[in-house]
Amino acid sequence: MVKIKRFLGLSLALFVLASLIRQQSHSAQAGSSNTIYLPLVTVPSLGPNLLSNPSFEQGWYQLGGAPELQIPEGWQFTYKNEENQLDPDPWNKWVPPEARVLPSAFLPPEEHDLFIWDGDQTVKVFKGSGAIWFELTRAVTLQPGTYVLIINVFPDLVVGYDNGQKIWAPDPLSGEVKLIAGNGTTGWVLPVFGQKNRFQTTFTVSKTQTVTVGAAMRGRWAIQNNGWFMDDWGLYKP
Ligand SMILES: [Ca+2]
Repeated sequence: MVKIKRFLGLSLALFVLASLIRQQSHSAQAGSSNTIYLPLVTVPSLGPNLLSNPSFEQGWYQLGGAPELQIPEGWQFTYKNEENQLDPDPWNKWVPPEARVLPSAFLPPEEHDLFIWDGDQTVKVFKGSGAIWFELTRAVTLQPGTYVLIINVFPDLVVGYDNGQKIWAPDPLSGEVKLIAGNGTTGWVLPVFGQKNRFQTTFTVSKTQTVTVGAAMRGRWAIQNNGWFMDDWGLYKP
């Protein structure tokens, strides 16, 4: 008798399970044929962004009064203007870059999503036919703890055009990025050209202090367009 009850109970459970599966597959068919059910994954929150003007949505100032150097408010900008030790050829010497804080109205519509990843403005640092090395940083006072710095950058490194299409620099050494973040400062890393790259580094602060955070970028060859777009940076204390 007990065995029969167990058998009936098991059958009922299997029947309910089969009905549920059938129902789910029906609802999947009822929707788009592309519907995919993914497991629910909880991503830990990074908390609030501790950077001021992290998305370069505020105004800008002219560095040293130079109209070609528009630097986002609150950020510091430095660059090399000297012999290029990475390449002794005189045409590859480091030259002053140009910098712009660009609202969407200053970019063609097809470039909005390509270069603006948050808000309405992005930063572009560039030089035509010139090797450049620059840093965009800001000082932040931080309490003891562990922090994460996130840098988004699009290396627009072009050596020519083919029917109006950009030919990305073929030499991987044409563009390098270094994250600057206290004891989390990285070495030079190689980004992928012609697309948005997201880099992050973790660093610790043992006592309350002012830390310089940001990134350096360099393009060691005087290629046709040595361009870098930057937007949507972040500093977090997860
Ligand atoms: Ca922005």
